[in-house]
Amino acid sequence: AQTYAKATRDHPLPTESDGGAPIQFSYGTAGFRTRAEILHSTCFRAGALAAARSLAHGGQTTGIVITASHNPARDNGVKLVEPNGGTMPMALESVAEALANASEADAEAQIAALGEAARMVDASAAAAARASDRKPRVFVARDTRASGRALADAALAGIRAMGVEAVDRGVATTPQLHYYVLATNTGAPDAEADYYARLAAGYAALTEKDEDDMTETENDTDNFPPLVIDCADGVGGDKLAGLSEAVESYGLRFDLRNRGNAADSSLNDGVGSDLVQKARTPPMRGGFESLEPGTRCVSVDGDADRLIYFETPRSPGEPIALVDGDQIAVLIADFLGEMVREAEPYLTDVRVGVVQTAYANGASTKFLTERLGEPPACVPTGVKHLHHKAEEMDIGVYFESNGHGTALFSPAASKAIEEATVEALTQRAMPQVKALLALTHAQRCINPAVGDAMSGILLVEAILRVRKIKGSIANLYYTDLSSRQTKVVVRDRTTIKTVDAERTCEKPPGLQEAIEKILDDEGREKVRGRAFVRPSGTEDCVRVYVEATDEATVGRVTDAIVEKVRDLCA
Ligand code: G16
Repeated sequence: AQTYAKATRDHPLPTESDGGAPIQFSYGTAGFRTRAEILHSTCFRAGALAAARSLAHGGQTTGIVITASHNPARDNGVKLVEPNGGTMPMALESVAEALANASEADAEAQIAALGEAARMVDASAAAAARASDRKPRVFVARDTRASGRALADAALAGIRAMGVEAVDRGVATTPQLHYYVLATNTGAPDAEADYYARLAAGYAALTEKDEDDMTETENDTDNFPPLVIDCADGVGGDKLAGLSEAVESYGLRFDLRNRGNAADSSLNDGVGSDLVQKARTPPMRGGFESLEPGTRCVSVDGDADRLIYFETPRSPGEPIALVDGDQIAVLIADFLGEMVREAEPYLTDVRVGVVQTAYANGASTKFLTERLGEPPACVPTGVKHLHHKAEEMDIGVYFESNGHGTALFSPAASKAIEEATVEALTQRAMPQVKALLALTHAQRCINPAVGDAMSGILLVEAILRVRKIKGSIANLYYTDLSSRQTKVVVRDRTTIKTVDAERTCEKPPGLQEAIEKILDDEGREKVRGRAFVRPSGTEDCVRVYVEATDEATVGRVTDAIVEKVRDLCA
């Protein structure tokens, strides 16, 4: 306790330059995130918190990533990783906030919060923790932000102040660090090269041609042009180059742009998936305007945990064709669903489900409802919500529209696939064996810990090759309704409270009624109008989402709601 008390005093809370009220840190959608210069104490304490989580799990390794993902370069933040590679339990968020906000002189309050974090484990994890006699350890990684080195050092100091081993894993994408943590705890190799090798092997196996394919369409799928990738001038630039080397020999080539190494590079600024998805424009740098019309491209975000596809305009003045997270989810769910069906009767009782958020385009929800026979699950924004929901499914495909997502296979589903493969092989039921092997290989191609742009790209590219889809993949299954997402800056965004997976606004009074009236006045049913507002958990703004059959209606509804938000949250 004395060592910790001394060390925390060396990492004091920031003071506002105007000498005003102390800054309050809140645990947002994806952890702590704000201006980098005020984050030193938070990173120190988050390091200590990750150390406490390692202690809670009997010394299994935990992790911390210093990143502000899609935010501008001046921001930074903290994402915490549990021993299973997942995000910090939501029940700990208030403890993390109490820890982050306690005064540096009040080491007792901090130690109390850390004690609580070191005790909180669910029943199954508690059993594993008791069985583990490992030396507690925390992995620390950071993205490419200039502030990252110093903040990672603060986190490393926080871990060591807890008497726990701190391992600096250097610069990595968020999903890489999640993977390293999961791998080391499950006895799998956890070097960067192992991560690439695993994903590449999954891709290679999934796309390997059998003899029929060779004679039918000789080399057809080898002729895919290089995939053009916008790396957002972030950590993906370097890391996708590493992946590229691992997959090149299997015929998958990348043309990497905005790698963060040019004189005019600027993280997430005019580039990256957040811009492309929200503004429906190609990245402003990287020469996207001179690509052939209809070229298939990918854009990732600053820490490479999101991916969205887009196709360059077919003719001048036209917008890009966007393939957002909703469309990617449908592509993946449809492929996995087909493999499950083709594996019958050897594989039974395995169902593919989908998890979305309120941002999911209504056309995707309608399509999935018809396809699955029930509406997809809808949860609040944040990977932590989607991931947990998907864990309840046999095979759970989750994606946010902004490109965060993956497919999760439950342990029972993985086992059923393995057993069915043995059975089908014994019976020499080759069509079923082929489908079952596709399900096995897909699992290898997927980062099992968390949504990952790099593994997402491999999975999508593999599916396109298996299905021999070379042309446009935009609106393959349904046509998106027009939609728009707008940011509104208000005095205090926390005055807005939402319920029903953020689809209804409970506070401030009158806002939801106003939204309903605006939609009714447009003839909601006829224009398939839908709208909601919610406070961002990563930026200081309120987000307004509107969709309808046409752009003009979306524009009018957006303007009217933005005005109401400004009025009622002033
Ligand atoms: C983070 C979360 C995502 C979320 C996004 C926007 O993304 O991980 O789940 O969709 O923020 O959240 P909000 O609308 O609350 O600002 P990232 O890529 O920035 O880590």
